[in-house]
Amino acid sequence: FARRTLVTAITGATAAALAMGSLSAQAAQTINLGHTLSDSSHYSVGADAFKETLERLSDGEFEVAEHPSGALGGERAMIEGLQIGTVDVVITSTGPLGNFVPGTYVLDLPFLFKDYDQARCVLDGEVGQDLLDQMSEHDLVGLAWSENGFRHMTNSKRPVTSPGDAEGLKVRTMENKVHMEAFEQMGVHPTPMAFPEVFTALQQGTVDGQENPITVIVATKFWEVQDHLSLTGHVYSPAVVLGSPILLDGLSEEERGWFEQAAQASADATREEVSRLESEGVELLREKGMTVETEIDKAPFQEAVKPAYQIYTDQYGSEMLDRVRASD
Ligand code: EAX
Repeated sequence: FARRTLVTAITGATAAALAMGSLSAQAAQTINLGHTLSDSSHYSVGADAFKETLERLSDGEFEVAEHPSGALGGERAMIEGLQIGTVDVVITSTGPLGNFVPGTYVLDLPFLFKDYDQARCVLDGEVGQDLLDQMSEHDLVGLAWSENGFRHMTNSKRPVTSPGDAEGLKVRTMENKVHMEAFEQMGVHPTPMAFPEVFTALQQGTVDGQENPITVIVATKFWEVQDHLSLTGHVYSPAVVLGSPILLDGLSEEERGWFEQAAQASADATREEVSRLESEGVELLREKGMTVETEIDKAPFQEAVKPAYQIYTDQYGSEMLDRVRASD
């Protein structure tokens, strides 16, 4: 019922906007773009590039309003917003996306990609395009693959260099069942949570740790609430620029092309920022007082999470996994 009321209200507002538009044809259409990270993050660099590109290409027909820091809600809530048309564009990790587009779960398997080059190459190739195309079957428009980065573990209890050290820790994970399964296999207690709640949960000790790329740890100042960082690089975290079909399906081909170009410019800018922060960020975190474990033997971690692969293929088959691996 609540949703119907909301849709009715929005439809009314749109009608009013259209009526006004006919009076002043020059008024720019505002595009609301949301993401969960701070305005100093790699997502904000991407959001700025999206804004600059779309406003330039459309010669002012569209104007982009950026909403960083989870102002429009967590990633799952924003994806729902795209489906019902309350949000126009979202930059999100694939964390909660599998709940909507199960095909993307393959990308969240731990230790799937060996480095940034391989991950970017897969996302820019056929596998990435197929997954973007699949999104339209789930009331979403996949505009471009962007990037969050390789995820590393932090916690407030002890330095972690082996799965044994991590055992028993309560760790916030994304709302992603492939991740949760993998952490359970590692002996960690996974606690799924939307990103905007994570800082407070760490501060209050609801959870002992979390895992995120260096970029996110820096942009969120997690050093204030976490003492230990381990460069586990246990999973590559893709990000994607998503659009609302309610907006995009109503546009001309030319206009839609501007959105696609803006999304690509956003992804390129974000990837560049991820690469830059990957090394500089670790230095900064050390200066802020975190202990940093750099020499992590990944083999025991890989061994520990192996059952997660079996569970994934039992449910979704091995075709996508084989295609990703063939790209190595
Ligand atoms: O997309 O939820 C997370 O940990 C994500 O890495 C973050 O929101 C960026």
